[in-house]
Amino acid sequence: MILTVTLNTALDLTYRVPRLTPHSSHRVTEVTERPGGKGLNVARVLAALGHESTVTGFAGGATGRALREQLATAPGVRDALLDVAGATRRTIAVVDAESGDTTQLNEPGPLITPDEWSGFLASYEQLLPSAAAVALCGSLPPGVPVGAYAHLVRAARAAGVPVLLDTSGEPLRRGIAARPDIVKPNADELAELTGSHEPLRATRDARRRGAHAVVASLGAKGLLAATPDGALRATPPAPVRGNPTGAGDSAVAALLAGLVENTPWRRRLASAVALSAATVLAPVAGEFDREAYEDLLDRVSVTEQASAA
Ligand code: TA6
Repeated sequence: MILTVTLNTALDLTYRVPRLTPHSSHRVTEVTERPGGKGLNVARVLAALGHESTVTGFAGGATGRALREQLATAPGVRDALLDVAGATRRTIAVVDAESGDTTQLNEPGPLITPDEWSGFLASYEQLLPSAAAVALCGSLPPGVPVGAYAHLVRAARAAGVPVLLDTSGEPLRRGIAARPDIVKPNADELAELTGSHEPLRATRDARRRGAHAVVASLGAKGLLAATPDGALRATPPAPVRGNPTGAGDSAVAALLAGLVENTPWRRRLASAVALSAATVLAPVAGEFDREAYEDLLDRVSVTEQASAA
């Protein structure tokens, strides 16, 4: 199985409104509620690709119960979340139906106590031996040490399990130095990490900080990767319009599938771009339009970027 870690799980609410206008009240035309937080989205997409996955992290309160009830109905996803006293957060995505633009509001999450964190570490160590790969995803809830991901990367490496890291800020900075196999920042996270707004330079710089490969998501422009096979750019045939929430999580799912199947980097990146675009076409994160995915797969262009620096 593939293990995904979401320390800050979320009950994802998606509100659709005809047109989002500041300082005004809106009639919501559609509400969707899904178990979320990045690693949960990754696990649902992996399961749809035929990879059994196990999710771990924290869940608590009424929101945590609602999240777990829904997760129980997701085929191919095993729930190994730990109960905590604090309530799981909600995240809200407001989709403007006219423009397709999405506004995201993420709560900070419950306070995790030192005992709950120690309990998680013990359970993570027990899960690692049966994992083919592990993904560490999303923000840290209050109370979890800022070096948490660095610790979890080192534990995975010590157990011989390949590890992908998808986070931001200081947890990313420390986590990357622990030498994960793959990190997947977006353009803003990459710029914050490296101080460079030039994506190719920043991606290579990030790789020098310790990751075996860095795959930067550039939104509708696709992915830019610094890999052991060189720097590669993967671009979709045309931009797609829809809800981009969770597109990055689907890229992570494709990269993990490629990691455990040991597919060549070019193929991994093509699959990640096709799956991200097919997720933009789906109404919510953690789902994708399968027909669009299969159609896009062979139409993503993957090109080598000039060597140097
Ligand atoms: O990428 C989309 C998403 O995974 C949502 O499902 C939502 O739960 C959010 O991101 C969480 O991100 P965060 O960085 O706050 O952990």
